[in-house]
Amino acid sequence: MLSDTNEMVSRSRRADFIAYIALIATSARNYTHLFLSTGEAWYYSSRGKTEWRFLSAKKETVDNLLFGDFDGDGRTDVFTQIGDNWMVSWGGISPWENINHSQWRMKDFYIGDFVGDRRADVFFARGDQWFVSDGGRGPFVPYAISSFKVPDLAFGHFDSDQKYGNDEKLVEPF
Ligand SMILES: [Ca+2]
Repeated sequence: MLSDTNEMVSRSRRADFIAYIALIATSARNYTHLFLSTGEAWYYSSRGKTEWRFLSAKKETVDNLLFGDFDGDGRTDVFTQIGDNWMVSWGGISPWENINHSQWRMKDFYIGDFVGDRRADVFFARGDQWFVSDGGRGPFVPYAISSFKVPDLAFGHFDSDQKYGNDEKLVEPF
């Protein structure tokens, strides 16, 4: 299975294959890693240089996933929404665990460390206001009045505190 996947990846130059790949938050050494969802399973490649390594036999694809280190253990976790439920796969390996729920949909979410505790939070842009769920487990707390939504926004660490849009410096993927 793994060698088939590596063969498939190395052989493919088709643009549509890119739809199955996500760039994962970089590590403390500023490395970018690749996450692959084939529709049958998840894999990752460290810095895009190693062979594809099996993570989990899950069918969700990258267009329905978000990434962040929710438990602060230094490994990237995988987030999705099933119905109203917020589901996390720890390290991309564990079964889905329900950590929260909301009527709002993940297309309006962005994952990053907004609170500054080195764990990922869920940012939500409703269209009239921004909210943040601390660690993905807390309720949505109002952050700012703004009509800008996630596609309108860029996230980064703009000052010297520990709060960060997507805290790549602190996340060691998988
Ligand atoms: Ca983690």
